[in-house]
Amino acid sequence: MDANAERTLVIVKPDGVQRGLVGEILGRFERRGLKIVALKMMSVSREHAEAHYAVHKGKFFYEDLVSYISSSPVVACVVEGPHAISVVRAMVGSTRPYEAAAGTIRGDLALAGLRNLIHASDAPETAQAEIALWFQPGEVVDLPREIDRWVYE
Ligand code: FUP
Repeated sequence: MDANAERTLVIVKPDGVQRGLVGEILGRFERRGLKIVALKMMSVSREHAEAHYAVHKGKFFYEDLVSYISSSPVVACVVEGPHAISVVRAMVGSTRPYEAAAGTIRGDLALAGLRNLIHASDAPETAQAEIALWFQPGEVVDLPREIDRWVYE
């Protein structure tokens, strides 16, 4: 991993998978120059969903969040690159799709409610904890690329 690179956890949620938007969403990260260094499709158990959303436990929307993310398969990945955490959050857009700016994933591909297509870690500590929750260390690769000197320098 490059010296100033960060890793962040991205989940294409059930609405993104069901709507056939996995390629579109991950392609945006790839085109930006970010690297996908871990990737899997999986069904999410209730226990795993509760662990992922532990920070929201007790909030009125917690139950809906947990049952929703475990209702249909998701695609989880680790995205790496310079300032990856804030760059990915900016590409994702505001939580409520109708407030998300055009040009963002939610602003371009989602519209109403809180079926907002994607989750992305919001800070270095959460990124580290979420990556550890979703991936074994051996599932995350080092991916040096020839093109990196054109993208990163
Ligand atoms: P985001 O980081 O933009 O995905 O949003 P949050 O981490 O604040 O919220 C996580 C999820 O909680 C959102 F995807 C949707 C859900 N949520 C609600 O259902 N109601 C709310 O009022 C706020 C969030």
